[in-house]
Amino acid sequence: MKIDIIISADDIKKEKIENKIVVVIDMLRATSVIVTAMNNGCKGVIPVLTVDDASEIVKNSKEEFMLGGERNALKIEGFHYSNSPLEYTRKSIEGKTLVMTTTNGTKAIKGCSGASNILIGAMLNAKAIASRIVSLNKDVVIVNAGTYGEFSIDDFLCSGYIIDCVLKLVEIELTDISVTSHYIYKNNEDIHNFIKYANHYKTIMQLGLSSDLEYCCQKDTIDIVPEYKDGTIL
Ligand code: 3SL
Ligand code: MG
Repeated sequence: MKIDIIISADDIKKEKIENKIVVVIDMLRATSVIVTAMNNGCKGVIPVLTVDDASEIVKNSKEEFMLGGERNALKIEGFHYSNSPLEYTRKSIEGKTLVMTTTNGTKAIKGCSGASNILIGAMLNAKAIASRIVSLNKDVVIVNAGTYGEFSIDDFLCSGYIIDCVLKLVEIELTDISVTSHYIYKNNEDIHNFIKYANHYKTIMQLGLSSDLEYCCQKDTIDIVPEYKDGTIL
């Protein structure tokens, strides 16, 4: 089994992910939202690329959907929820289907078609992701959503933590980029020390959302592994 990393949604190449296990990470904040919502009883998450796509789904269905996501890190007009994981409590999301559009996270998830499994990962469920990877026993590509097509420290550090969790369970082959992310994580196990340099961390901080940062940086508070299949995350 080998683990590789792709550094942004714009860098996904079909041949790199085909028939592999993919773990999509956008720890700030899209995949932290998805993991939280599903852990709080959300029926399923439908990731879409645009606000129009989200409106179309809602318009053409009798089912009641919740709309969530962001543009420029802020709530979208007419949507129920923003992209703050703290909004996705059991009271707000249990039994409901969430239609979600975000700048980088939902783009990364939708860009991974062709993979054998598309798992949704964050710091919050890293150990659970590692166990699932080991049980599937296939080559893995960790897809970092990144930020606007660029490398993002936060997702890279989260990849290093997931690799660390896998290495505690089995011996695996790592590509150079995977060795690097693991090395950086091992030298920054208190991830705030390094993640604070991420541009997106600073953006969220400036918006006064430091409680989101605290929440998303927690390790292993959730032990479920959402998976994207046939258009829905279950
Ligand atoms: O880009 C994304 O998908 C979002 O997670 C970014 S934000 O943290 O909500 O601004
Ligand atoms: Mg992000």
